[in-house]
Amino acid sequence: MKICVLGLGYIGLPTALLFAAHGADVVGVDVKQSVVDCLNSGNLPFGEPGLNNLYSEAKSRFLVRTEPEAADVFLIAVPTPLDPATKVSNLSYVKSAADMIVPHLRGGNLVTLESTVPPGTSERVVIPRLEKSGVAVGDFLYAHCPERAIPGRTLQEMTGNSRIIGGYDRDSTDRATAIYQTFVRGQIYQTDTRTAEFVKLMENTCRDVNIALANEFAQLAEECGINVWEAITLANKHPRVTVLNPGPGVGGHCIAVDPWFLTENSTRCRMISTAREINDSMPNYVLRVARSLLAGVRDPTISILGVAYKGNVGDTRESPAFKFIQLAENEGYAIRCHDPYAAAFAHPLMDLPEATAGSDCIVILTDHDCFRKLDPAGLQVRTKLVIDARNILDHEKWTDQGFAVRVLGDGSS
Ligand code: SAJ
Repeated sequence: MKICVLGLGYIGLPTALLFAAHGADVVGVDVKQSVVDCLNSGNLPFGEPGLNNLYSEAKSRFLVRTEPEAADVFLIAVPTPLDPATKVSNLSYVKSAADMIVPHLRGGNLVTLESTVPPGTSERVVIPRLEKSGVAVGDFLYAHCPERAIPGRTLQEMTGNSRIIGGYDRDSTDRATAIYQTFVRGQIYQTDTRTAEFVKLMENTCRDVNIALANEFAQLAEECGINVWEAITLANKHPRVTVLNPGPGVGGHCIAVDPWFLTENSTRCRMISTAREINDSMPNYVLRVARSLLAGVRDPTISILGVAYKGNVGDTRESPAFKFIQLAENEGYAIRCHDPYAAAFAHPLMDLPEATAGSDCIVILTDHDCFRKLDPAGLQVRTKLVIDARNILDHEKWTDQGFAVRVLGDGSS
């Protein structure tokens, strides 16, 4: 079986390699020459646990190109960004991937879409474009197979998680199921394309709304003089309650984006967009805490520890750090950033001693494990203030070293 995977990013590349490692001949396609060159020279364009080994294992069955070619299966895993001005999905990459498949599409081929899209996109946008090949859907098979893997555990989750497969018709669903079963050990649940599109968006929206609730609890607890972390631990002792963790905001390419895909055509949804607004306002809230702590400090410098959108990954897409830095710089704070995982960022990254030298306030924005054990002794700061926006530090250790510690939602403001 030959599979052509369009889009070699965080989802497409691991998926292509898993198929190759399980016996398929895979042609990976990316329009970025730099990605193709990187892979052809034996390197990976991004890091992910286990991916190097998988690449070595799969290499002999994996070719990389900038153009697709004839295959039995075409898999689309290209980005679907959000237009920041309109909060509407940008489907241009999906459209252009479908157009690239058209000259190669034959009867009996299967096309699967893994990219996250608004409900109805397969029927309204993707299938009609594919039919420009002269082959009608039904003669080619089509399924939406949304991914569920979490960065940092991508390979484990791609193989172990259950999956939803929504086919255009019975044959499409069964064929896609059989193909994914070559490496997916989790249960596969079958449905139609539109439901599969909706389910994927519901999953990420559910998480976003629950994080917004935790963030609102943190702010309410603050007003009541209550430590939200203790309150959450106690509330979660209830057998049917799971409050998530408050934090400096929601980042990443999925949870911060997908809820807008669900609501973009609706005039009646309020809870989902309110949750988005709450999560997007968390950098403002962290800055408010910093502002109150730094009142009276001349020419204050803030040291940010962690610019990745979440712990133990280097991915900075949609990271709350962007907004926090922009707001803080607009208020005249000097900013220094340190992140041992992120390779590049819009703001210069420094090592820990340099990022904290002369600092007036350390702000923990990302829950990297290496920050948990951080020893404040020896940090050459000017003012001993730390804001732990993830509640991960050993607070006793920091207070013993003379630091005033503020934890987001600790009720001390
Ligand atoms: N976050 C909090 N509090 C929490 C949990 C997360 O503030 O209690 C923040 C994180 O720090 C991060 C953001 O939310 O900034 C999102 O992180 P995440 O770990 O919740 O999710 P992602 O974006 O890395 O991956 C999600 C996953 N979806 C769900 O858990 C429903 C993953 O399974 C999806 O495959 C992925 O989106 C995707 O690609 O859609």
